[in-house]
Amino acid sequence: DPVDGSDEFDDITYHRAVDSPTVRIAFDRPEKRNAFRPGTVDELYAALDHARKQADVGCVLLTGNGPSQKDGGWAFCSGGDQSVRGESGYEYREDDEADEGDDPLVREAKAGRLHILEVQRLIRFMPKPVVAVVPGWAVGGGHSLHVVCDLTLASEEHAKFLQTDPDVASFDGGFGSAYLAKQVGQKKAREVFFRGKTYSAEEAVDMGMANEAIPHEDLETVALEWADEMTSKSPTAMRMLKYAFNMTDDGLVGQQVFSGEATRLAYMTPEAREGRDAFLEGREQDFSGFPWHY
Ligand code: 2NE
Repeated sequence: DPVDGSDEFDDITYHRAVDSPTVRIAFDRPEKRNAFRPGTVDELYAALDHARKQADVGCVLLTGNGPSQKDGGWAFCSGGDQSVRGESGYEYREDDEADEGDDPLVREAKAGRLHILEVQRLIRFMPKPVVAVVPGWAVGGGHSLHVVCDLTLASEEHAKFLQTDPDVASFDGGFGSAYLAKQVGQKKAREVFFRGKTYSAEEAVDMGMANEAIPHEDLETVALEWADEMTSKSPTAMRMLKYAFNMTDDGLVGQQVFSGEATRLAYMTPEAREGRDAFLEGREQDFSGFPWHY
């Protein structure tokens, strides 16, 4: 399990904010504008899943470490690492000693796959807000990640939003495009993908895909303030709201996720206990004492 400040990760960092039920997860490849390779994505999944399972964590800040030592550039994430993109997909890692002992079949199964859509689904379906904190470039698959997060806070000076997918013969035909269209409208979303223009933080806010542009030096402080506000609220209300917001766009899966939570709440009632107890006691259930609410 990742723990606070864990050194188990190569490509990301994981921190628990001091005195706060908030976790900060960051891409940590600033020299590559925080591009992700398959190993990065698997680490990200493990970290997010860890945060999902902590009963005392209510919010995740997803960001990118920086600046680059080489040129001072900032990035949230620049998507798939093109330098490890082979003929049939992405190489797992160029130099991962930890994987040397892997069974060849395991290595083959790992190769070529970026489990980034699994990460997108985890962000979408985890029952707590995930905030994209964008200190610089959000590009390609990195752009899609900010789109799928519940909220986006962007550095006023350095955040830049850009979709390069079709430039590199890639296409996020799922959340990265469809949810973007829900956020900014069909015409604008098509412009983002079809033109590949770079948008500033202010433009991203104006078009409805970011919540606020924040002076760079205050970005993480403000993100923590937003997280503190959100984590001070009722955990049940927050998860029901997230799933309610998701539901209309998520079809039957959205209904299933929302309904799972509704069932969990219903199970806590005396009415549900009567159903269980009647079965266990081998008698007819008696719901006569429970009103048909109106
Ligand atoms: C991100 C962007 C716009 C930044 O431009 P700039 O001018 O600020 O920096 P520069 O010099 O381009 O980049 C700095 C260093 O980072 C590397 C560059 O190669 C460069 O390395 P050095 O020359 O210093 O050694 N770098 C940046 N992005 C990288 C990347 N994605 N992969 C590997 N190295 C990268 C500009 O760099 C840019 O346009 N980057 C490419 C963005 C991109 O096309 N991403 C992939 C989209 S497709 C995708 O994300 C995807 C997928 O294919 C499949 C599944 C899921 C997602």
